[in-house]
Amino acid sequence: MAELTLVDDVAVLKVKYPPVNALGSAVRSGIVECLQKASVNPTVKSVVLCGDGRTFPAGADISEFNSPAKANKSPNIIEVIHAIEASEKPVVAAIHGTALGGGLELALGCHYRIIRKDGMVGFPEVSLGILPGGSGTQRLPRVTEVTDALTMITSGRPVSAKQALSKGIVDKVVDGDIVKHGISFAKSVANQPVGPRRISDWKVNAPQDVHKIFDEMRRSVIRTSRGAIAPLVCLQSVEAAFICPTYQEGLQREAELMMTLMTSGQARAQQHAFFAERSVAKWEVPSKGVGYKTAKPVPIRSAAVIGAGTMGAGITMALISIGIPTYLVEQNEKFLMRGVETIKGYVGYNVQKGRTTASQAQRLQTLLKPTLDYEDLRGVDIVIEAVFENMKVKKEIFARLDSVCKPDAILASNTSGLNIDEMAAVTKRPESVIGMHFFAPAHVMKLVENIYGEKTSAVAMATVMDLSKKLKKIGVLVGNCHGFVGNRMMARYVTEALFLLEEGCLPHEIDQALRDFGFPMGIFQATDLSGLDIGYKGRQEQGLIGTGNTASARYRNGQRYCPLPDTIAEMGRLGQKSGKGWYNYGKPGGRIPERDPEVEQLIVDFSNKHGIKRRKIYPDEIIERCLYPLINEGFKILQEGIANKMEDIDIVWLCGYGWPRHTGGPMFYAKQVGLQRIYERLLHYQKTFHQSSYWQPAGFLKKMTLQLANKL
Ligand code: T1G
Repeated sequence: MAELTLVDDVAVLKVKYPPVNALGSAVRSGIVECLQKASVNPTVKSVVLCGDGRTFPAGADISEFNSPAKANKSPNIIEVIHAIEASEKPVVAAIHGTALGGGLELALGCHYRIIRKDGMVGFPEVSLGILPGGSGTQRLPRVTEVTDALTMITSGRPVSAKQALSKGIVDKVVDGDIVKHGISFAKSVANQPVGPRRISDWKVNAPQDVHKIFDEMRRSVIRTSRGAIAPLVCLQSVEAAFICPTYQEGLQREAELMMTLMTSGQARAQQHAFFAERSVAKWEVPSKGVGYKTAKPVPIRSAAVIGAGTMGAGITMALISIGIPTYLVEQNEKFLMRGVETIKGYVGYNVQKGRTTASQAQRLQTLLKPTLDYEDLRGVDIVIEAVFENMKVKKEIFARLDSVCKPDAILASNTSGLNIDEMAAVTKRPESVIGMHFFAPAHVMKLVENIYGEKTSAVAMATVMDLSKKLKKIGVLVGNCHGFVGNRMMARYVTEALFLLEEGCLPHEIDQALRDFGFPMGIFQATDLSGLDIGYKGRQEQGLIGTGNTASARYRNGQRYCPLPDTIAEMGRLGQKSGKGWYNYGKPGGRIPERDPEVEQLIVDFSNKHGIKRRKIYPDEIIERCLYPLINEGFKILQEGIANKMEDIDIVWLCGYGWPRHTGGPMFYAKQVGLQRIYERLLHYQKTFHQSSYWQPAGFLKKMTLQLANKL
């Protein structure tokens, strides 16, 4: 797990634990053993600590967190770091790849740090619900400014080699072979005294107004963390470095705070999210006997996107950003140019933000190929259709693509819920038809819900999953059903939120409860953002609108129905874009929601007109009513095999719908609440609201609940 070699008078201590050299117990003891050998070897004048393969250690071994015996086995990370720091021979950390968490702490235990210019350093622990508990919160504020230390530790965002140098975290940035550079640096400091290089002996950088800085940062962290506790505890731990008189006392405080976090449900949830995010790449479709291990993707060298609206422009931007020449197709010059302008706007914004250079921007323009002619698509490897949600139009497009594109081209649809098999049926290549559901804005949002149809081939599945990864997104492969995983579950959530309005809530009360739960915005804010016309058109297509404002308006096909969003949309209140929706935004395109007395009166009048006695509804009920039917639908989705595992559903919600990461996603949250409890509450609401069939608990949930009950 760690190996020591001698190059002249330099001992090279290389950590060897693929893939990321995580600091598991065997690695930790390996480092200490090698260090001891180096310290007693009279030839050795200095030591280089580095990582084999792709990176310097990327942190503690997260898979050990569930087995404290392994995680705490001596030497623990702090003991390793202190052993390095105590060495009388200078130790140089030679960093390449990503020195994260415990990896960076290890580097800060060394007497010097050099980094390859493409390397990164950071403390991502906060995103795992914990803090840098290997002395990171005490060491970083000793090498860098308090605001930098606070920002890095509370946000978890890594910094580049260049930034690390300017912040004083590393001593030198190098280009080329990191071990060679490490050796020559180690030789240059071989005879320097190590005492002054021991960071734990340094004073923290405390500016005069340090308390003010902490107060401001505390307010900002509370505002942005939306119920996650780790960011605030991270701040408290950094603060300890300024409050405690010695490094040792600060370290003690760090350990106490780490213990609080480590045993919290939030940490478990965030660590579940970490592994779930990686597990979705290991896709499998058991019913077809295919999976990531056997199916090979085909390379995508060129692409086309049909439709230059918001989604089409975003998808095109994502494709050209990874160097894929992409035709953007529209039916007329005006729409096409609008799409091109949107993409130019995205590129310009990135240039302005310094994320893209002028020459990169120019290259992006050459990769973008606007056209009105389908004939141009003859040679492309994939086409992604991104027109509005209308099956008739989509079928026409698929038939046309089938006749134009080369036989092995993949034909994908960016539908958010329509039947993939229906589209496949109009082509002679149903095996190459697949769904790729992007989320707006498509060049930014991480999730792609990839949907296989009945006849979709394993190659097509592997190819879109591979393409999602290349687009730096998280692809989740799911089966075909109305709304797929995300929007099918979402439908329950929206519907129940509307019934809460009828029964006594106002939009801001529901939204507040959802924000307090951790969503970035409530459901009514979110609907205003995406536009009320979208849902309206969908309901119109399903024949749900137009029964008139009568008592029967509250039922459709024997199910309870709330026509309030139809009324609101028919008033021209389409959300942010029209300046008014469930809230008032002052002007079209406004972004700050204000309560609107007109809407609130309309809701109250509606309840009165239909004889619904309005009552006070507390946040607990709002959360249960909005989220439990959604979770129940998740269990149905598992039962039907639409999703292969709970993690797939959790990632769809974490990465596509703003579900708060510190609760792990809807399925993990359900487990934390207790499946028995969810089951009982579903039964309770089913009795009360028998005209909404979705309260019927999923058979799968019932089975799991019974199994658990029998075990007890
Ligand atoms: N522990 C265990 N396994 C890890 C791991 C880790 N730290 N990091 C990655 N893996 C596994 C991962 O599950 C995957 O496995 C494989 O490695 C490749 O990862 C005391 C408390 C380093 C930027 O949070 O951010 O230090 O799926 O697919 O895209 O304060 O992995 O192949 O079976 O993500 O090239 C802090 C987490 C820990 C870093 C590489 N460190 N890792 O990304 O590959 S807490 C982190 C990453 C800590 C101290 C504490 C990324 C990466 P499999 P990958 P990648």
